Amino acid sequence: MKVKYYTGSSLAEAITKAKQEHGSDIILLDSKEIDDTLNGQKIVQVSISVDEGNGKVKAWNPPSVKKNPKQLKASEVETKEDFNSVIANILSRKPKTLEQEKKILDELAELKEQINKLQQANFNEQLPLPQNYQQILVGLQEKGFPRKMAEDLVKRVYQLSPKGPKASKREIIYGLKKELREKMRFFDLSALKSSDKQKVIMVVGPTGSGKTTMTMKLAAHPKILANREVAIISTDPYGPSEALKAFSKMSGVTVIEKKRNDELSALLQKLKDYETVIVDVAGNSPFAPNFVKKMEEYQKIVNPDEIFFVAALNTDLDDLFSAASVYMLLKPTGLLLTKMDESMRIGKFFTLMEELELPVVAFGDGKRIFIDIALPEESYIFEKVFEGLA
Ligand SMILES: Nc1nc2c(ncn2[C@@H]2O[C@H](COP(=O)(O)OP(=O)(O)O)[C@@H](O)[C@H]2O)c(=O)[nH]1
Ligand SMILES: [Mg+2]
Repeated sequence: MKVKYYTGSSLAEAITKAKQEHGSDIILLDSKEIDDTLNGQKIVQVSISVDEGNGKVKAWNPPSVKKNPKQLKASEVETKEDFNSVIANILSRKPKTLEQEKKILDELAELKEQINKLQQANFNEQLPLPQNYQQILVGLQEKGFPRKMAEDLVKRVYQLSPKGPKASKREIIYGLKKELREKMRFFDLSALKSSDKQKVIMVVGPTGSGKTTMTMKLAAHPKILANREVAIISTDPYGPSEALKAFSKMSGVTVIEKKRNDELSALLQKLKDYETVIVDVAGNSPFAPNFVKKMEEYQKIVNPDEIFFVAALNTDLDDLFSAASVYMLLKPTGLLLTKMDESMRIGKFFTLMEELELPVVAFGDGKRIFIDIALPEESYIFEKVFEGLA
């Protein structure tokens, strides 16, 4: 028997170091807080008894939470037993003072609980989820979350939830919100308003995705552009739509039609006193020959401060990504998501967030220009995701 000392920033870390060197058969003799003279911080020192008689050291690795944890090996499962025996050992040796004994036992109990939790999390990879988690998992998939994403989210919440298997649906949703928050990106709308310099915005996207509608919605929203002097250049080959003309009359926003490509730069010059100019670029198949070249020519003339890509959420995701891959060549700076009201599968939004990596500028939630628009805020998405799930 030999006594050895190990230190760490916590009791768990010190014991982990000891176990890594001497295997799982160590016996904890004492633990105390000491001052780390180098860093001026408190650290934990443990003394352990090691039996080096047979010279064999059992390999030991600390349990860890991984994305795809491997199956538990028998040696790892043993950890639970080890701590029972450590506690039994201390009790049988009757430490000198009751306080010391109590402190060690408390620390060990806490450590044991932590390790059990981690082991439990690993076991749950194989076991069915508790009912509340299972129901939320099914609900998320029904709302359009891809199976893998929904499973990863729910399992992670399970692993981190303080109540573990006993968490209520509301508590699970609370955990899910934390996870989903990390996945969302929102555009800073103040970037559209500040500065004395004119802001030119180019709106691009597939035909019928809602570009013209969204252009009007942005111009009309009091928290976006309603307080700015806005002009819209319509590049539709059939001229500005009736809706756009009516909007111009109603709102006072200037709408100008671009008939030929070579007049675009003269038009921009004419509008140079407007605070914001939105160029509503007519839809075109992104797969048509020369599409990117044409768009790049536009981009060169317009020299936009922002390029917003418009995508309708009711589109099939594969089609959307094929089109988006072409538009991404223009390096858009924001995403306008439309037809949120026409999709029951709001989970697609999170796939889009992952794949496009663009901040959302606004959501289109219906046909009405002055009403059916939502600001880029998490509450809007959370309401749609969790409606009916709690
Ligand atoms: N339900 C719904 N319809 C929308 C939304 N945005 C646009 N639309 C409709 O989709 C159609 C095409 O919109 P438009 O703005 O002309 O698309 P563009 O070709 O990209 O300019 C029109 O009938 C719009 O009223 C939306 O958020 N929800
Ligand atoms: Mg249009």
